[in-house]
Amino acid sequence: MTDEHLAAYPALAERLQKRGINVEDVKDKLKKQHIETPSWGYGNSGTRFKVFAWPGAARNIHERLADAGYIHKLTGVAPSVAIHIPWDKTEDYSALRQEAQSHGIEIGAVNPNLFQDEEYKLGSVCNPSPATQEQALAHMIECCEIMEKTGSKLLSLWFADGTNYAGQDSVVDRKHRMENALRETYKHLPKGSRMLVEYKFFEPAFFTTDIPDWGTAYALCLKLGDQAQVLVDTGHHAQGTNIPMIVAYLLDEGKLGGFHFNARQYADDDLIVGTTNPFELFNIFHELVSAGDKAKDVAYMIDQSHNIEPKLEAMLQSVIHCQVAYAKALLVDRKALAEAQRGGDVLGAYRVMMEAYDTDVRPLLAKVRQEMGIDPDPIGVYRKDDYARRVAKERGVASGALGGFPG
Ligand code: PSV
Ligand code: MN
Repeated sequence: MTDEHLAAYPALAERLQKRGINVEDVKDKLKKQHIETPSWGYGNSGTRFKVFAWPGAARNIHERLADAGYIHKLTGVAPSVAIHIPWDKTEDYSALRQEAQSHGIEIGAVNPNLFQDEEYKLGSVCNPSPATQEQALAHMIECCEIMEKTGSKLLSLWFADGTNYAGQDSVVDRKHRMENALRETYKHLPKGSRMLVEYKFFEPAFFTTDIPDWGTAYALCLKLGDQAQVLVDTGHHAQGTNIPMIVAYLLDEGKLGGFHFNARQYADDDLIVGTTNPFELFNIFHELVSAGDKAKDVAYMIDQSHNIEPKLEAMLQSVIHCQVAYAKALLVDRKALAEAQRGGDVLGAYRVMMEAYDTDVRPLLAKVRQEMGIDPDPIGVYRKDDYARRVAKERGVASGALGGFPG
């Protein structure tokens, strides 16, 4: 398969060049792509019904770092790993940073866990109890300190806060508690770092959610300042929501901080990104490419919960799908698109998009990998390699999941 793709590259390059695409420029951009993988995606996770243990699934932060390093080695574009505290809690965070570096990666976003302590039953920072609000704030500040020690530039915040019944709590008081906690945390952000505020329309709260949508997250970030931006998790929207449109708007306002990529069919399903939603992913990347410099600091992270699929292969597939979507977006003939748009040529514009989307970019990606000095076929290498077999033997089948919340 690899040879077949590499052999197809010259013809594809010629065709693209004829279309006016600068293929060298496209390859350069693909080589610089950066997809962050989540430490929690390497451990056992699942649904609230059952967690199926995977032989070799990482059992601790050290094994998660090793796995993330392995995915980077195979793809060349996953040079950082997001951590979740306390799931990845350790005594010495400077040592953790060095350990990550020994695997060829850096520590990426730091995610405080504000949903698993007993005290958080009625919420974390929005909890009616001042003591619990304090506890949650102290944890967010602790995570800012962890950022200093690990060299992380991103504090990634998601709150499970909300209510289940009418009258359970004052929506406005909760809003004020959220604003206060974010304002206090903002003061502790390390220099040159950012706070990313994630939204989700429901779950685990079902009546109200304190940050349910991008508009609420955006309003909060506007009040906070330049270091606060919105995080778009592709699984956190109601059916039919046009996520690329949200992306375009936030980018133009300078308020898109990053992504949690995954795919969904019904709710926050956390499936492999680009499986159910390849066209959506392409359109998201199209908006990012269109935004040019305004997208330069966007953080691309994967946030998935692998339930029935092998963890490492799932992560590999996810990274590859992000590469495919980006490659296709880079092939959009922007001049032709602008002309069609100006002329009101609805279907002409659509066809420009489809021309790029329908291009088989596998030969291009195989060539990019070859030029990066890695194998053009990461999945093929993974399947032949003994890494997965070795860790399955060494680590065995661990019981229990990370936390218990299904991603
Ligand atoms: C919540 O569903 C979420 O998307 C947040 O990003 C969490 O940090 C992550 O999943 C892991 O539970
Ligand atoms: Mn997320």
